[in-house]
Amino acid sequence: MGSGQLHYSVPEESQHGTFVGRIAQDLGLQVEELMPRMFRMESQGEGDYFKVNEQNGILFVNSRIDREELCAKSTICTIHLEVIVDKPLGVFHVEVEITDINDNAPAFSVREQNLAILESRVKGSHFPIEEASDADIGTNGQVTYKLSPNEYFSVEEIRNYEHSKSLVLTLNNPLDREVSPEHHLLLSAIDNGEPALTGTILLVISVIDVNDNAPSFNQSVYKVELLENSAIGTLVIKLEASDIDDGINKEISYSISNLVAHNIKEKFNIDSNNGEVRLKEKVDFEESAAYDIQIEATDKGGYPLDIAKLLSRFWI
Ligand SMILES: [Ca+2]
Ligand SMILES: [Ca+2]
Ligand SMILES: [Ca+2]
Ligand SMILES: [Ca+2]
Repeated sequence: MGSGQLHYSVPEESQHGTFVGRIAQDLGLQVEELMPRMFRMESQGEGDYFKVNEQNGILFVNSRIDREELCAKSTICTIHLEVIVDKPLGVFHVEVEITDINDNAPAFSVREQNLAILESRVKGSHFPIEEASDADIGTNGQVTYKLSPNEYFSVEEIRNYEHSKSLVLTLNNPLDREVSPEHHLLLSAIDNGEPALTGTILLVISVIDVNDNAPSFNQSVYKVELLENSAIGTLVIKLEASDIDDGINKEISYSISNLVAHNIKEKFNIDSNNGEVRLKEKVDFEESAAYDIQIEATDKGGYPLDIAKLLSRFWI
C-alpha cells in the first residue's frame, strides 16, 4: 500500500474551476492507470470545496472558500483531502492551504461615537476610542489609523499592560467651549493589504462647559439722572450683565457692592435676579448731588472665578 503527502495552496474566494494541483503527476501515476485503478478523492468532512478530475488527476476548486469563515484568525488555514487508488491500494494525503486575500475592510461596530470632554482638560490628555477590527490575517488585517485634519486632536495607539494596545485621542491644544462647543472628526482605519481597504467612524465630541468666564457689563459706567422728588420705588436703571459660559455658569445674580458708602444701600436697592435698581428712600439734592453705586454681577457657577464690578453713577 502506497502513501504520501501532497501540499498545494490556493487563494480563498477563487472561482469554481480554478486549478489547484496535478495530483496524479505529483504522485507519479500515469494518466492511463487512473480509471482502471479507480482513482478518486475523499474529503475528510471538509465539504465539497475541491473536486478532482478522475480522468486526468487535476485538482480544482469546486465551491466558494471563505478563509475567514473556515479558519477565522488562525494564521494557517488548511483543508485535508484523501486520494485513493486500488490494485494495489494506495491512500495519499493532500493538504491544501487556503491563503488570505484582502477581502475585508477594517470595521467599527458603530458609525458614530459620542464623547463628552470638559473644556478644562489639559494638553496631552488621552480619551479611549473604539478600535476597528479586520477579519483578515497578516498584513491584510493590520490596521493603521488616520484622523481628519484638525487643530485639537490626534489619534494614537498606546501600549497597555501585557502587550495589548488601546486606541486613544490625544488632546494637543486646549479646548474652549465658548469658541467651539462641538467637534466632528472622521477617523479612518486603513489595512495594509494591496489594495488597502478603509473603514470609517464619525467622532462627535461635545465640549462640556466649565465656569471660566466672569460676567461682564457692556459699559463700565452708567450715568442716570434722577429728579429730586422721585417717588419711592421709581426705576432708576435696569442693568444687564452677560456671561458667555453655559447653564448655571452663565446665570447671574446682581447686588450692590458692600464697598459703597453705607447710605447708598438705604437709598437704593437692586433686584438680584433682573438687575433693576429702584429708589428705596426719597433723595434730597441738598443732602447729596450725586451717588456712586457699585454694582456687582456674580455668576452662579460652582466656583465663580471673578466678579464683574460696575460703577453706576446716579445724578440727581
Ligand atoms: Ca480574507
Ligand atoms: Ca483587510
Ligand atoms: Ca466656559
Ligand atoms: Ca461664568
